[in-house]
Parts: sequence; structure tokens; C-alpha cells
Amino acid sequence: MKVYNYKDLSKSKIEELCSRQIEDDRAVEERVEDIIRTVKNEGDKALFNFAKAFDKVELKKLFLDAAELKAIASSIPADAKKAIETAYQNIKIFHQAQLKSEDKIETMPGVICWRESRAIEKVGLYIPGGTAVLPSTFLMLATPAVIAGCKEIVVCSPPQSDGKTNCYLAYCAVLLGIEKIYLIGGAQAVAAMAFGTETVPQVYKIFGPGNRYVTTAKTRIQNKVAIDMPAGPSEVLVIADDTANPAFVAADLLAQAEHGADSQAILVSNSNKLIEKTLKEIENQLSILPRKEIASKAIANSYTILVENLNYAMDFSNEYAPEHLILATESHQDLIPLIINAGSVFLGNLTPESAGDYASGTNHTLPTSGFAKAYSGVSTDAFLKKITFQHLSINGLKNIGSTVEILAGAEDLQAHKNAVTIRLEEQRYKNKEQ
Ligand code: HSO
Ligand code: ZN
Repeated sequence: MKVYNYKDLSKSKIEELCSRQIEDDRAVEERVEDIIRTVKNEGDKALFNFAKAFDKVELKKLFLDAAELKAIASSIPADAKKAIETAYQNIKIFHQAQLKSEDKIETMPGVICWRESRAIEKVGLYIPGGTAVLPSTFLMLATPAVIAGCKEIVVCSPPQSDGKTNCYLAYCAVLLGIEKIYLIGGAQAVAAMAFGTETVPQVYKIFGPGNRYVTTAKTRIQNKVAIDMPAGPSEVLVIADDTANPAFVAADLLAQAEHGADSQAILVSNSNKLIEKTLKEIENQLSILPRKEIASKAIANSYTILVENLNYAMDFSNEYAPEHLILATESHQDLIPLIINAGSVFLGNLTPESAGDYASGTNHTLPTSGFAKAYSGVSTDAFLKKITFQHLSINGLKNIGSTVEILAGAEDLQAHKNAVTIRLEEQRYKNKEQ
């Protein structure tokens, strides 16, 4: 892990450190475009063929139904069942609290405006499978979808080699009342949910992480359906001072690094001693990780920055806009107001990112690649649309009328002006009659 001194970094070097070098891969793009076209043209037939080609399984049907899911879920170990239930409970409580109704606002006498939420009727959730099966992602996406009241929740996850799904995902489905898991992975799953096939319902918004094929497919279908956010490799930035425990910091950096060789784990500290000790700890802990090959590649792509004080650390962090920000500092409360760009923040020495990844209640589907500058993570809101309403009383019409007439006149939109004038005149006529 390279160590930089913040005061020696030029503006362009900082920019370079903050850029996530994700090259466009023309080969992946072409493959994905071809997959999307094939699913669009051939529907289910394409999905069976892709399962054979990519997942190496000959499927008899494209989904598992409620009874099959229940049977698979029954083999879940008791401790895993309990852990999923606890995580679900916390995620549910936190996301339920996000359902808030707004007040009606009288902007001027007789003019009342308000917003109401309505669930997106049909949503698609992609749950990765293959080497990384993520029941936690199932909980993170399906829980807010259910809470928001989405009528149709289509869940796609690649099949295992036995043509099924694993017991953890099956149990999540049972717990959430999801009656089908479509055994479709990769770009073909995204295409199926975007365009619909004989079996897979078309949805209005697609959520979920995935490999390059999945994320490329999500960007390609955006002219047809909405997506949660553009996705890139996962990342963490830890700001630590002398009070941090180097072993804890190293563990957090490695937890990120084991996600993928392209993950980034960045340490920013005002303490040289902490940096040195953490680098040693990384070496020790890394050597015994089952995923050490992956994690060491990610660590090699990552770096450390020594800053003079924590204000500079915050400046760098805001420029980097990390998906996860860990404040392992004594003054974490004082730093909160300085945070401008971050997906999710973990405060203090006893708050590992893993808590949020699995079970504390916050969502782990978060903006990466600097998108935390403009995007929020997934929440109950992501499954809702806000519809505005307004009502004008006669008094309201009289109060607002001339403003609208004048502005419509200024824009040369006579019909807009008339829509007000015609009503005001009818009122004047009525008044005269009385
Ligand atoms: N850190 C990942 C989420 C995750 N971690 C799932 C473990 N499982 C992105 O926030
Ligand atoms: Zn994680």
C-alpha cells in the first residue's frame, strides 16, 4: 500500500487518486448488447440457452415457486436462520421509519399544495450468485420494497449448478413473503426484467449490484426502465487518528479488500505511527484470510495518506466521495458537520462497516465511484414516487390568478393564460348575477 503525504500532493495528483480507473471494456459492452438483443428477440428461449452457456445448468423452468423455496429453506442451519431474522428485523425497523407523510402547505390563501408517496408498482431485484451469493443484498433490497408496498417484486438470481438457489436466499424469500425466485443471472436477468419475457414480468425499476456484465446491462437499459444507481467496485475510506486501534483499522480495510481485486481500501490519518502499525497489521491479518489472493490485489491498488490534521482528511474524503466512510477518531462527532460526500458513515472505534453491511439496519446498497457526490444509497424512498397535489379555492384562484396570467403572457402562451382568465370571468359573472 503506497503512502502519500497530503501536503506534497498536487491538485492533479489528488484528482488522480480520487478517480476510480474503470476502463471501458468494449468487449464486455458488445457482449452485453448482444445478450440484451437476444433476450428481447427470443424471450424465455434465450434465458434457457444462457443458463446452459453461462451457468452450466439445463433448467426445466425459469423459477422456483413458493413451495420449492420453502423446501430449500428448510435446510438452513439454525444459527443462520436466527441471524437472518435479526438482520431483517433491524433493516425493517430502520426502513419503516423512513415512511413519513408530509403536511399540506398553504402557499398563499386558498392555494394548497402537498406531496403523497406511491409505491413503484413493479420492481426488479438482482441478487448476485455464483461465487458471491449475497443473502444480505436480498434483505437490503426486498425489505424496503415490501415496506414501500411494491405490488410486484421480481427477484432474479443465477442458478447454482443443481438448478436451484441456496438455502439462505430461499429463506430470505420465505421471510419476506416473496413467492418466486427467477433463476436468471448476469446481463440476461437485467434484460429480462427490462423488457419482459413469456415468464419474467417487465418491471419499472431495477435494483442491485452485480459483476461488470450486470452493471453494464443496467446502464444500457436506462432508456427503458429506471435503475437504482450506476454501480462500480466497492470501496471504503477510513479516517483514523492516534486513538484508533490499528488492528481494527486493518480489519476494516481488509473487509473491503476481500470483496474484489478492484475494491479500494483507503486510510487517511494524521498519525504516522498509526499508519505504520496498521500496515503491519494488514500484512498479518491478510496472510490468514481465505480470500487473501483477492484481498492482496485490492490492497496493492489502495493507498494511505498522511495529513497534518483531520480537516485535511475530511477535505480529501469529500473529494473522494467514498461509498463507506469510517471515522475511527476521538472527535468523530465534531467531524460529522464537515462530511459533504459519502454513502454511509461509521462512527467510532467500535463501529465496523460489516455491521452496516449485514445487520445494523442501514442499507448496504450505496453509491460507489464518486457517485456519492450526487446519489443517495437505496432506502424506502427509492421504491416510492412522490406525487404532488394542489387545490385552489375560489379565493386561491383570485389570489394567484393575475400572477399566472402575467407569466403566461410573458411566455406568449395564450392558452395557459386563458385557463385562468376563463375561470376568473365565470366567477365575476356569477357574482354579478347574485
Ligand atoms: N460492502 C458491500 C455489501 C456487502 N458486504 C454484502 C458483505 N456482503 C457493499 O456495501
Ligand atoms: Zn462488505
